[in-house]
Amino acid sequence: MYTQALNNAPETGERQVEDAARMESFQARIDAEERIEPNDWMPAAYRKTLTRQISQHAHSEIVGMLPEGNWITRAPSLRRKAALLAKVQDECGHGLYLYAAAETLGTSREELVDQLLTGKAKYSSIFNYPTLTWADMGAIGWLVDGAAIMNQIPLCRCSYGPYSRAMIRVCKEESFHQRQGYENMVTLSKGNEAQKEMAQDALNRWWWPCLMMFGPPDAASQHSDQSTRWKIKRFSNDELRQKFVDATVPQAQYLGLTLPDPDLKFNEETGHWEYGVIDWEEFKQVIAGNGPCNRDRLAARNKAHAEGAWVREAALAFAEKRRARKAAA
Ligand code: FAQ
Repeated sequence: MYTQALNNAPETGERQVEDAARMESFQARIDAEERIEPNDWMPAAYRKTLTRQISQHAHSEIVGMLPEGNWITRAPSLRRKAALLAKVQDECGHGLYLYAAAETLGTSREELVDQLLTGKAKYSSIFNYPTLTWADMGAIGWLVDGAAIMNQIPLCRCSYGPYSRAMIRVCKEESFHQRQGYENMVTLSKGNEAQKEMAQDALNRWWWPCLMMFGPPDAASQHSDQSTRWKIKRFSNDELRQKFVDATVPQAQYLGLTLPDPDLKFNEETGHWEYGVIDWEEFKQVIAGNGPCNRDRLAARNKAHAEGAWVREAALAFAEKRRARKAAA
């Protein structure tokens, strides 16, 4: 054992020097705004945190279909139904691009999906809230997609190539989603008293959970510092949250709706809207699996996965047959 330790010592030392040099040139590439591609060398922790973030993002898009999917059959007109259907299908597409981007880091889609289905993986807290009325379709498009865009536009410049490229298309589609949601809110808030009340009630329920979408406050964000150094994140959680509030308050004013925050006030000096205290205990509970719909969401995804088994089997059988035919030719 002593001999082995002696033999390994110089090797380990050399490896450490080599790794430090690689780390340095990796950081230099990041600092020079180069994109990192799947076959490039990267630190294990960079691979790990990106796999974590991209797969959580993919799961969010997939689980995110459920709250709105709930209303497709109850849309009030053919036009609204077509728009909602297209939006929900887009979210599915986003999930698929994102799983593909995560797979380039070396974890298979089966493994990633399994982490979601077994409850090991996180997905955005926002999708654990129920959609109680049609106005929720407006509020989700306006606020949830609005928050998603605010967070995702900077990700188009993320240092990891496959993620940044996926985000470009995702953001274009999210913009359509946000517009259709806002237009829905305009219609309701300019409608009759009952419609206006429905719009206000949806805003009341979605506002605070939307602010939580940006993640914990900067002081409590465990990944932010490193992700910022690696240019995965370009803005902190609190910076993006503030940008979202500043952009959204005038939109609520245009609708004639009231944001459910008595502490909301414009600070003339900073030029920003100050908002009240976020209930971080609620956030913690939701991401720990105790939100209003966590169990329903996971049950729905597990059911869909089980019901899709025949599709996976058929696709595998087809691929196998094609491989055999090619081998025989
Ligand atoms: N929910 O250290 P940080 C959409 C977790 S897509 C649940 O600050 P980070 C489209 C975080 O993962 C919405 N968990 O983490 C759509 C970490 O846990 P971990 C999804 C959250 O990564 C619209 C821990 O807390 N978007 O809406 C949340 O630096 C309509 C510590 O947090 C993305 O995923 C949360 N809200 O920053 C679809 C965007 N926040 O992993 C359908 C990409 C934080 O250590 C319908 N992701 N956590 O166990 C990101 O930008 C970042 O990952 C953040 C979090 C900003 C979400």
